[in-house]
Amino acid sequence: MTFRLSFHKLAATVLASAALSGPLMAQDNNQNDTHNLYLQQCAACHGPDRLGGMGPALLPENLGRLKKSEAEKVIREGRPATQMLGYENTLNDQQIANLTDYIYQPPSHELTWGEREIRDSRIVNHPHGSLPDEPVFEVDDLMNLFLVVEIGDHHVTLLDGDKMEPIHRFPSRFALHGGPKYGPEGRYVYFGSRDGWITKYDIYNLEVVAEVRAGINMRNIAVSADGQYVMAANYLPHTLVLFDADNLEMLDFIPVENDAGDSSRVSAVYTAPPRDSFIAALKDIPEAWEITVEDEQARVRRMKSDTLLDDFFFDPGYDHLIGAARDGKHGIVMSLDSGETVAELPLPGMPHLGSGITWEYEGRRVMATPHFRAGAISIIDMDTWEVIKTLKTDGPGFFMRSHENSRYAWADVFFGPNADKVHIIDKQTLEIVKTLQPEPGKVAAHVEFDRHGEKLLLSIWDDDGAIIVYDADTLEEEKRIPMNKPSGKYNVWNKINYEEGTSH
Ligand code: DHE
Repeated sequence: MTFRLSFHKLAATVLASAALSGPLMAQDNNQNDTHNLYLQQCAACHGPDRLGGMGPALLPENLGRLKKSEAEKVIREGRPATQMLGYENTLNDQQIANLTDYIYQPPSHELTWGEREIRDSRIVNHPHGSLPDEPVFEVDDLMNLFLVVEIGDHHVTLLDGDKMEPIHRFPSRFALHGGPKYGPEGRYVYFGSRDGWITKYDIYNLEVVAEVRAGINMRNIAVSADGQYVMAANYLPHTLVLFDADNLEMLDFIPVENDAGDSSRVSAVYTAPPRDSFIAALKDIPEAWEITVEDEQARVRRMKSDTLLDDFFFDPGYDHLIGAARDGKHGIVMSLDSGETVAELPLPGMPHLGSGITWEYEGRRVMATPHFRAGAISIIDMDTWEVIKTLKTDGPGFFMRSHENSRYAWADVFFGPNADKVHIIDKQTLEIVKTLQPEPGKVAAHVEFDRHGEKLLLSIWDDDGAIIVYDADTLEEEKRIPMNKPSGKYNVWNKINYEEGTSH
């Protein structure tokens, strides 16, 4: 089946009717010139349809996070450490401004990213099983490796978590987003990019083994607990796509629609190990889906919600989905067995539940979540679903982290004037016990512990940034490793064991 999508037909109609009147005809000619300029100067790397190629996709949805002025600067000056050269000596100011406008316009014709395009995009460098099984580097503990995503120049660093030293650094696809997902043995890892690329990487051989483009604008990926399947969740087109984890061959293509045929973006998809399933929530239709794989085909079980779901999270047994409502003012708890909403959570301030963590507190399990729009962390009893404490922070946060063996949880202040601060919370007193400001003026964010919970890494989120190694107990800084805008860090052991203090 081919899934076709129409990009803003209205805009295309406006452009067509523009050709009818004088001044607008000039505008239309101008657009044709710019289109031709794009084909001459940009299409070789970014694709004639702006869907991307060696360079990223240049469509409004994919550029949503880049300010127009920054895009213009990139066209003018180029992007360091990439193939993107500056055009200031080739194009004049008006041409650069026109090209910038052009890439932020929706395309005038339909774009397709269906089964054929996905199959055709697949690149297999090393068929599964063709590379040696012994690592090409020496470390004491393969389970204590970290991957660090450096979004500044689109690279990934492999780090020895015992010595806290980099082992290897390699280029990634443009704009990786979300956690890379490890297979259950910790040898293979799967990265997802915002442009829809899935990259399978063999950590032992330091090689990309296969890649496939699952969509035009992807949300995230999940790997099944048995390591057999990869599922991709897309914003554009409205699809979920199932792959064989060995060679990234597409197995199933699932248009995301309700019974009435309305389609929806997918908020995210996660694997639910005890259920042997994937769970996805839809952004534009009030439903969550449980997806199981039978005979390499996806079987969807729909669970209706009374609200649109954005970000979400699970209890450790995967009995409940805890979801943030898209209105940003509350959350819901859905039983994954019955599909019923069993509780409402009073969480004003847009909780970032994807960053939620849990721990044992006075004999019961609690969860904590930061908020995007409030300087607060909510701590919730997971039996009664009551908010037992709201901690006031120095500003809205993005990520939270802890480890079963650590007494502390770490929460960044990602937005506002205090974005260079990080709070440390005592998990037994539920109080902030220390606030660090490791590099005044630079965002400090996202923590990941080593497998033992003894050390942790914090990012200085800057092109001229670093990861800082802390002792998890004394909270003392041990060393800094320079990096180019390091974002997430991912410890092999913590991820494959679904450690309670880290994201899944
Ligand atoms: Fe993320 C994870 C959604 C903006 C960095 N982010 C995720 C996940 C989702 C999500 C659904 C979980 C995926 C997974 O790990 O499988 N992120 C969103 C948004 O909706 C939002 C707010 C807007 C958007 O543009 O998509 C958003 N995210 C950002 C950023 O601006 C960040 C800070 C920088 C960036 O790279 O874009 C950012 N998101 C991250 C990171 C993770 C992430 C580092 C993985 C966290 C982890 O520890 O697992």
